[in-house]
Amino acid sequence: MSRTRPQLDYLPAEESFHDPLRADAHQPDKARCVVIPFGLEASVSYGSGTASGPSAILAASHQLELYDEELRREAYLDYGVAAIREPEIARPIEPALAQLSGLVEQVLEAGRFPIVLGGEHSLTAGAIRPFAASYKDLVVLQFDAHADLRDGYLGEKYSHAAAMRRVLDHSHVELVSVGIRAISKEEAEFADAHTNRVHIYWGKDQARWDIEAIAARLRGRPIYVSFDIDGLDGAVMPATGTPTPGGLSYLHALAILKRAAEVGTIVGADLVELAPIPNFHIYDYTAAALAYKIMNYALSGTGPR
Ligand SMILES: [Mn+2]
Repeated sequence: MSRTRPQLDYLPAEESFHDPLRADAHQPDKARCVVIPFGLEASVSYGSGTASGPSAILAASHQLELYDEELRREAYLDYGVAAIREPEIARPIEPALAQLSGLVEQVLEAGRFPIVLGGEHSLTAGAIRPFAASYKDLVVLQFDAHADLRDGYLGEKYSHAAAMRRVLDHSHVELVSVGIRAISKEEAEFADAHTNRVHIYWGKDQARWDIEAIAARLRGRPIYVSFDIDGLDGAVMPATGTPTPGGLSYLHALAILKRAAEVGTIVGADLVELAPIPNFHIYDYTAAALAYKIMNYALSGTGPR
């Protein structure tokens, strides 16, 4: 028996993702990509400000070129993009995660591609639920400075510092983490004890990463991308709660995302932890550009190889 759901509450073109004048701007119900703004901010432990991440990314997205010079076309025309209005986020965190899970599920059930804009990383625990339920061979591709494998932090089971531990609560889900360079003893021991499910590509080794070794873990599988913006180097992306040196360049991250989309199927994504710095809109723009590239690789990609 199917449940009756309310219609998705779409943003009008002038507040949505991308140029309000793009060709599909007034057909949100036909778009395959659905942006879900969700500025959850419940457990940040250092800097704050991620609540305004989604609105900053949406605003910056209006400055993006529609033409993707790498794919050599206005890639959005291949799939269409819509954004829903950010809901009033429930409190405390567990109802908020259930709320997000319901929105993601609604998009996924319609055969569409959800991309969640955060908000803090703890939201992944909610966003992942419909994917974990739908895909028995799901792999999560995490970009992050932090392992996020703590079993709770500061008394909060659903802390951002526990985001991937909560993902791994789904016992069939595998994790590929890239860019990790801040990890506790407890997390390192957990990772060492679960090498069958947790595959870490350390930030310190990035000059020697074999992208085909990463791709081999993703090949033929549904991939959920969880992109913590602090996976990028702190110099590239200081607009986040815990900017950390030794991270990825923007282009290195894109190369991995592109290869992931070629060998597997990116089925959904989140982009989290942007904490905008007033007047430094390059960081908002970087996040918006990254969101568009994720969409393009996932939905307008170059196909399996
Ligand atoms: Mn994180």
